[in-house]
Amino acid sequence: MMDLFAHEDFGPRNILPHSGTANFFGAILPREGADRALASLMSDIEWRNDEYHFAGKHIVTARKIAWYGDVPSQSSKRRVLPWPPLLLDLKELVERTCGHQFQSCLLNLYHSGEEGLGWHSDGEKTPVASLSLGATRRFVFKNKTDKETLEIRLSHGDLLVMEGETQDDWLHRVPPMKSVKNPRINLTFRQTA
Ligand SMILES: O=C(O)CCC(=O)C(=O)O
Repeated sequence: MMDLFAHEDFGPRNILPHSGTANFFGAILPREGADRALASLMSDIEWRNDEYHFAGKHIVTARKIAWYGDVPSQSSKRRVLPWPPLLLDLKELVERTCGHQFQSCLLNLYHSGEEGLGWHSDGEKTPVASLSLGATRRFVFKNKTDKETLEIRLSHGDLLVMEGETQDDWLHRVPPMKSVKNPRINLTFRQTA
């Protein structure tokens, strides 16, 4: 007989088959809270284009970014702004959910599915917690050694926490999805100041 009161495990699920941990928690914000956070971040964050050098060219992306953190800085390399109250609330929710503490946050704004982010791994070996708001987008991992790929769809309010060997052994990217017309904001909370 089915036990209606059986304990259900609502803990995270590691989506990587080996060499690293990418814990998927699903939506950690109720729909209304996620809607409110998305609208506030769209208008209140000091968004700037991302810029980098690739193959001798200076690239300015349509995707926008912003850094916030415990140690504000106006260095030409990276402008880090002090935490606004909403970002602190989101940071605390993420910290309570995954059990790690964070010192900074990189936000990415994809205005539509025309914009994405190419293959890369993050610089830090410490946990990186990724909170998604807005349009559902594909998030793809590729193993650096055997080239195995796997993907997950990240939706409004979802949390994914990458830790352990993940950045050493896997690349990740957000491919363009031309069918997506709505914006998405991703927040990656990090332990680097
Ligand atoms: O938008 C995302 O889900 C990924 C962001 C990312 O890879 C990064 O900030 O390094």
